[in-house]
Amino acid sequence: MAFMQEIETKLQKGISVSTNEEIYFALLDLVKEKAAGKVSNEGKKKLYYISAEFLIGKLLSNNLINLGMYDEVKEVLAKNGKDLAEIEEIEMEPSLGNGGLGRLAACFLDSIATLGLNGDGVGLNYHYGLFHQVFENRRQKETPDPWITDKSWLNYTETSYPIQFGGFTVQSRLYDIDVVGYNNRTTKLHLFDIESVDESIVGETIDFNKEEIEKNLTLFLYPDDSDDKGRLLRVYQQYFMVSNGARLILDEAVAKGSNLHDLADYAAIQINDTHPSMVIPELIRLLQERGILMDEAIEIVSKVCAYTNHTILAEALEKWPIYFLEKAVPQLMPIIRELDNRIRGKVSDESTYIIKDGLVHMAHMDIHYGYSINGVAYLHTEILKNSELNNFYQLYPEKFNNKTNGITFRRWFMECNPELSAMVTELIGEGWKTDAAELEKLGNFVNDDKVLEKLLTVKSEKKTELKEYLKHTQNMEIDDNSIFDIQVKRLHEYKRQQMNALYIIHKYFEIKAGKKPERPITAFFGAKAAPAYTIAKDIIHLLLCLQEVINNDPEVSPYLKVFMVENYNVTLAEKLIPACDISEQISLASKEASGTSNMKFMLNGAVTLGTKDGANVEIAELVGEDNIYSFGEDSETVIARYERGDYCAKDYYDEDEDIKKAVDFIVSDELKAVGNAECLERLYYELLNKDWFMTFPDFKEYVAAKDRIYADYEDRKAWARKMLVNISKAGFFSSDRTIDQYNKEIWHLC
Ligand code: 26V
Repeated sequence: MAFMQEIETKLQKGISVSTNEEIYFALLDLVKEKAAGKVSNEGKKKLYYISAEFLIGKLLSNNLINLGMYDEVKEVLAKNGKDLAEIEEIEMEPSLGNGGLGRLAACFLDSIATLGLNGDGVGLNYHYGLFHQVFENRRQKETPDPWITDKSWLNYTETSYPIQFGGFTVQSRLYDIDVVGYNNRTTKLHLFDIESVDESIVGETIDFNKEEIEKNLTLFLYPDDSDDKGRLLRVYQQYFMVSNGARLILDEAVAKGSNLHDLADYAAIQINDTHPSMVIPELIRLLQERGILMDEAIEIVSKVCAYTNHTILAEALEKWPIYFLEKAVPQLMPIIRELDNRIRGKVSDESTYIIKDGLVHMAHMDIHYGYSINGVAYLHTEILKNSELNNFYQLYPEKFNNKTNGITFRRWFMECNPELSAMVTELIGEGWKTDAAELEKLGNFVNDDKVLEKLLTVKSEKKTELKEYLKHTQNMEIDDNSIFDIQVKRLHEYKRQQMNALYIIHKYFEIKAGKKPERPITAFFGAKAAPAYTIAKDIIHLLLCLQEVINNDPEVSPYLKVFMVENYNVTLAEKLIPACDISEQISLASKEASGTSNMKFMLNGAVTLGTKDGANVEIAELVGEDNIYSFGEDSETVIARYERGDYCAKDYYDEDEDIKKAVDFIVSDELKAVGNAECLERLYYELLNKDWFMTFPDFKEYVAAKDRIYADYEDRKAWARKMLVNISKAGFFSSDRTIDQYNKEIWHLC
């Protein structure tokens, strides 16, 4: 066996007498060599996906699958008494992203490599990534999360640039990670770092001196931006990322024969949300440095840059104070002023100007000077066109387009659910692995009892696996015969984890009153809250208090339990998603641009309980109303209510006894006995007096939909049919489809 020899040569001893750690590092070496030996993407024109986040997750299993070595490696290790899953635990997960936006970028790289497209990722090499979440006294505490070990997936390169800021210069260093496509070529994730980074300024917490830019620039992803110093550091990070990226792009184009006037034949830049928007003025600046006049430089850049919008939340649309940019990157301000002046000269709608009230509106710059603007799900793009960015849509209707998000089936099906993947392959052959639309063929089995039974068996095995994993890693006692009802995503009021919490309280009262569910329910949560987002942290506190009270109540816990997993990340997602029965996608309609976990859940045979928001709308259309549980007001109703500004949470509280009882429980003696009164009271007052993301109007329908879904779960055959329909319709959500559309409609690589 070739692999056996190769690995034992690296280990210089037998597998069976090596430790898991030794085997992990030998595998890392071997996989890196194999990846380096693959044909790398090529072509005249290259796509640069610039993003402040790439939430790549652990890479060993993923790379083994894509290299076609996974089964062999697993088998050889097992024969030698070693378990690949245990070896994988040695690998540190790089948390180089917050959530959906970063994970999407990682899925996109996998698809770019798999489709053999000439495209690379460009980002930052954060040494600690996002924080590690720990629960202390039922509250979130943030600690640093180092992931870079002596040997890692990073490859040192010779590329290095001096990057100038106002008053000082830093020297950059490029590290590359090879991204292996499924049975295909490789592409690269370029992560820029500073040579002068100093990890010693980081202690036990995520607090550090935010002013020593030369030392701290690449230490953390999105440092706490509740103060100006943190926000300013973000500007330094963004400029560092795009200046390096722009130089790399120009160097590569010139090396391939570009005279820079023809840059658009050599490069397409996808700007992932507004974090990389400064690439526009920076490229113009660098082109001018190389002798191209302003008019032409602007024209060139406008043919190269395309922008993706990932949110309509006003607070998430970046606007930087001019004095930040004057301080950090003074060389850009004259260019940004010029870009703004040109718009002022030809557009009368002042709301579209780039500079307003001392703020630079990054998205406005992208829209005026990019050639494509896309949303990430059908509904999201419609909302951008018709309301949020309507003034821009009037100016440039031809620039707007939709690219519904997708996920890589390699990680989110083949890797995390080999049992279900094998079952699918047995039924319909291998074709779905490269053409996800072939999953439709599963539709032929909706009346095949044996198939439906097998589906339930596989789900049940994944639930047992999760139960054991969480027992072992988080000491949780889970009943794997219960319904697994899961909501995992960043904590944000618009995602409405608080509505799920209120339902749990409602159920708790029902059980206390003697109305017991037919089958026990386990409600899972996983979520990190931004360190400065107080109410989000209060919601986490509420969930942990409910976990404590409910799970220890002998009257209730046989029927209902709550588990909030600690430090939700890609690794945990890979365990939770295959085990899920009910996928909670309950954002306030119009607020979730797309969502991508909704796609991962359906692919793994969970049934969605969701609002008509983001990609849920497309899921509903594909699976049909019998196979999804939709509830709640639609986006038009919600948008109209925001426009009227007449939402009054207190009215709902006064008029609906169930809402009142559930909300009052937040400040009850039972909860205060295990929780922090200040946090619970703050949340209570927020819900009653503000509730900006409208928790209450959908509550009644949410309760009805939950009760219906739990009841329907009992018809096991009908449920299995719903699972099968969901899997069979998931093909549309392959990121291979999404990337193919980006290429055909935006990048035009070949
Ligand atoms: C950013 C921020 C930053 C400041 C405070 C509040 C806040 C709230 C939301 C965000 C979101 C940033 C953009 C983002 O992550 N969007 C997500 O992108 C996913 C991939 O397209 C998509 O599936 C999610 O629906 C969308 O929320």
